[in-house]
Amino acid sequence: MRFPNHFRWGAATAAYQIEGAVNEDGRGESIWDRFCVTPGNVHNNESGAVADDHYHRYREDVQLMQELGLNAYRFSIAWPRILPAGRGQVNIAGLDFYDRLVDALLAANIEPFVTLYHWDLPQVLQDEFGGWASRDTATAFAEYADVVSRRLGDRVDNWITLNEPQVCVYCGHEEGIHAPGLRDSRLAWQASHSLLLAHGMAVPVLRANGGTHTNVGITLNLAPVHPATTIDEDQFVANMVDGGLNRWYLDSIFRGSYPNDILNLLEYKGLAPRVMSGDAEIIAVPVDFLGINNYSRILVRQKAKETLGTWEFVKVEEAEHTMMDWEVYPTGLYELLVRVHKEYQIPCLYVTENGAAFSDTVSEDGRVHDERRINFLREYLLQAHRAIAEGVPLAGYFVWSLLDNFEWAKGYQMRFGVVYVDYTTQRRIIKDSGYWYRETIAAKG
Ligand code: IFM
Repeated sequence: MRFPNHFRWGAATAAYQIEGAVNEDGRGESIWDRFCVTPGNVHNNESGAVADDHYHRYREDVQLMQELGLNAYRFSIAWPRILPAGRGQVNIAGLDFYDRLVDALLAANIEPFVTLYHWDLPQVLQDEFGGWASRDTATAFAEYADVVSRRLGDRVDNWITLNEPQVCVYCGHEEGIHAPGLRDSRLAWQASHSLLLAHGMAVPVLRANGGTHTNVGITLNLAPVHPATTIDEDQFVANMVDGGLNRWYLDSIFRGSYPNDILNLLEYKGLAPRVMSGDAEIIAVPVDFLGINNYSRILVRQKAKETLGTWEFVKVEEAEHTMMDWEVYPTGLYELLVRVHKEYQIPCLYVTENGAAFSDTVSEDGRVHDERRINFLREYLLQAHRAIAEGVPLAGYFVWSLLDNFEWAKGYQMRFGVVYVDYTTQRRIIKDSGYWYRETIAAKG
């Protein structure tokens, strides 16, 4: 089972989850720094203050990538390191760090894929503008994209504007389980609009500051949404959940309008975002690729005896689940890739995240035997290959994650890495899945 010759074999990380050094070299405060200090927000009251200390150990980490044989690495830039006040004064030391990282990657023949926003908004923009509830934050994002791409655009060809705007909206503004910890549906839908605007405003900026090889895209968390039964009510809610999770983002970016059924529903509930004329065109600016993060599928049914449209998740008890309680459902990745390709005709797709959390431990032989992760990765990669074989333009796969790291509100208990991190010593140990991935990469499949 061979993958194409130029396939990108990568791993992904995000700044707040691995860097640490939150008070160094002029970095400003992010909404996650603030969120983590409120007791009860994060498992064991942990934070990304030290994380994997990648800020100081990036050279060692690039060596690990080389040892794994990666030819691509997806990381994110911490906006508060670059613009501690969100806008205006640039912190050169922050830019220098990413400059060194990019150079180290290129020297190791590893192609950088840079995400500009992976959830660590400068706190000052939350305080001043109300964060993503305001379109001023979108304007600030375009300025930030300009600053970063002016410095790195000569060496970075692949830019991802946002990571998983839907998670930022839902977990951060609706459920309040992520920073900034808000619970306000109206504001959440407004935030989704500002995030999409931010994306659309940044795309031309990134293009203008890059060379002819510049590729710009966005990463969405997508999942197949299945009805628990074939009854109409369950099918109705499955379509509705699909609309909020998948189509809201895909349609606005790739078709130039929000899906009508969801927009009508939001208008009916008084939750529709305020949109200005011209916004739809900004959001639908053509991109070069779509990054897809997929871990599982979603199974839903209408809540018993309640009005049409209320829904709940259904868990298939007999299925395998990872430590996140996410169902292992490899065919979902195939289903998603084929659907996105058929319905949206995007020129190039990447799986920008896929992986599994387990409670890995170091065995007496000093190794980490994570057989379940190997099985997970193998099964999902087989489905990715199946999609390619059917004509889906999938150009690469990034395992989540390179290293065990700070899993947001769930803290450090969730180990997603193909490399184990001992958080007391910061020692890294390549897990069996890392060695398996290395062999897979070397054999191109
Ligand atoms: O750790 C996260 C990542 O930051 C975004 N995508 C999902 C991962 C696992 O939850």
